Amino acid sequence: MLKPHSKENIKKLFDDYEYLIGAVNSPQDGNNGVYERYQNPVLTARHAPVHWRYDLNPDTNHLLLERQGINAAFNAGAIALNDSIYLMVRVEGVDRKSFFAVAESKSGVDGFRFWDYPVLLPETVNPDVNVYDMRLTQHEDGWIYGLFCTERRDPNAGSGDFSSAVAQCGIVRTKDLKSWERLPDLNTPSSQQRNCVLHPEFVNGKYAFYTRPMDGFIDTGSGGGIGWGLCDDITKPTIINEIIIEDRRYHTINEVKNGQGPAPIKTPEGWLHLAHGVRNTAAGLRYVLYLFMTSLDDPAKIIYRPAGHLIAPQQKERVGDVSNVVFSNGWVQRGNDVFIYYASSDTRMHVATSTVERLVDYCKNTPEDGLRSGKSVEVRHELINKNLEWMKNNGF
Ligand code: M1P
Repeated sequence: MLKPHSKENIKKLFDDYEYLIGAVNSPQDGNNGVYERYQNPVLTARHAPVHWRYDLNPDTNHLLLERQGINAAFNAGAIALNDSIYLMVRVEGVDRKSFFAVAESKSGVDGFRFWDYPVLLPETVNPDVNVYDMRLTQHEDGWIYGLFCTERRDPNAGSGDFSSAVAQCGIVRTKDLKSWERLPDLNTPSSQQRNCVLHPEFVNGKYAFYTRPMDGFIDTGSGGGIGWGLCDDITKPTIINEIIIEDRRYHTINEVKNGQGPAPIKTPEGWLHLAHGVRNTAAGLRYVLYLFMTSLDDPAKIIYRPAGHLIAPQQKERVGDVSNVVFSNGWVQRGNDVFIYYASSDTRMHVATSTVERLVDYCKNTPEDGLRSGKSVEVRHELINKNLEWMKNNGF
């Protein structure tokens, strides 16, 4: 029997870790043509490096106990730089605090390895209590911006109320993902904000933001929807006019809430957007991902709105700390390929791969939501009629 702290036991920790990182990831069978899901998650809590979790010195940890555990690795921003794909991961310690850490891979579907240190995020004078869900935007002004949710206790909460919180949009910028400059939090007409994203180009010479105004910390209340606003100076970020460009609608996938995912991808036919939509069920909230497109002339104007979800939680993805959730705040375009990074059930990260061509085709040719069952059956009848005709003429 090995002693708890021995070279062999430490070597086993590192060997197990390398085995996990080295696992090859392949597409699952039975994909739908729109995208490919993969067999393994790309990141989990177990991908957190050994030296983040253990004290390896026998003088201070002779039992080789894990000292600072990691609970989850999820909701990652994403960016492609040089030959690598970088994920800005929301890592959650067992103490329930989230922080950001960069993980890097060449292939984008496997081999993601965290850098040695998580990000030391500069704080404002009113320090963040929790930070999460960073969206990375390579802006045409030359900076890479990270917009994230900064959460603090509600200053108006009663003395026994330890759950009321205020969510706002924090902003940092960098040129290398290593040194970060903190800018003031985004100032908007809404008392709460989550899921804010910077558009990659200037619009009418201004910085353009997607927002998600809310009345409360969890409930969007009477508001919600994906908002839009412009600001002159990102070092004093204020949106005066916030409009809703993608509203919630009754009996759809986003009737309770929605939010912009990552920054949109520019295609010859419009801006391609990934978003999450939330509906209520007897089993609680269900989060799915959906696509829409906006005009190149006006990124706030929707031109294609396919009905329903693109990705919904499946099989093991359905279970985790917050079950029945898929959420995405990162995707990457590499040539014509698109890597969609999504988290399942607030626990782990996955990838789905597609192409710009397939996603644009999906947006243009998937019927819009008719908002009632009768309309849904009508469009399905049209498809069936066309297909039966085609099958008859082609010997099927
Ligand atoms: O738990 C599901 C998600 O809930 C929030 O998203 P939204 O603000 O749209 O409800 C976020 O806290 C997100 O991190 C989380 O994954």
